[in-house]
Amino acid sequence: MVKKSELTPTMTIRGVTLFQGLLNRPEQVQILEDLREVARAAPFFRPVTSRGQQMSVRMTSAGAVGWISDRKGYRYQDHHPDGQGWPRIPDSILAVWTRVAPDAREPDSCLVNFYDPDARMGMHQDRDEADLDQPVVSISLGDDALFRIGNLTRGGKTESVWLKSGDALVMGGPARLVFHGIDRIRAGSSQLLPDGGRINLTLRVAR
Ligand code: MD6
Ligand code: FE
Repeated sequence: MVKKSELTPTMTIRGVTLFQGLLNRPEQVQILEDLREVARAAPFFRPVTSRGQQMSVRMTSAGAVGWISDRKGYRYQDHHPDGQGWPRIPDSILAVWTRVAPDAREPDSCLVNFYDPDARMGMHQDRDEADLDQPVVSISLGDDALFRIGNLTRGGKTESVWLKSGDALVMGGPARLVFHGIDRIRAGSSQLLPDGGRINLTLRVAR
């Protein structure tokens, strides 16, 4: 296999590679504009867990399948909870995948998470995808977020890093199944989103 030329990460923590400052302001603005179209076709919703707990993030998706959680549990499905199919993943977002994961298959799912200043994401693994040899790529937009990286099993020592608007990271290879989460959002740290908050995109090969 021919390896395409790869960007150099700015940092690697426990096998998770960070590309800090990857996206300049115009690139971030373009993605945000494209996300407005995504959210028009597939409005943000607040998922509940199978136990009926509301998650603090709001979500939507683009791609052939989207990740959802409801009283029946969590899964990838080919339509929004309102019934319509998901919109395509915008080219501006696919371009980031190609830059940081040039050898991976094309992603078929882009989860869009919106965090208001009080939202967080508990420690979890991304393991609902069929082919765990494919990486997950995440893009951060808007307010800074404290990202915690743990281990391949729950618990143990962790390391944290602030993710800023325009940062991307890749979770792949031996780090594909590390536990991770978002502890907190630094409200007002970015002017990118007109009403504040943070958007995280996670691109995946789900099927
Ligand atoms: C977030 N990110 O940054 C949450 N998952 O808001 C994730 O859960 C995540 O950043 C898999 C791979 C990269 C990630
Ligand atoms: Fe995750």
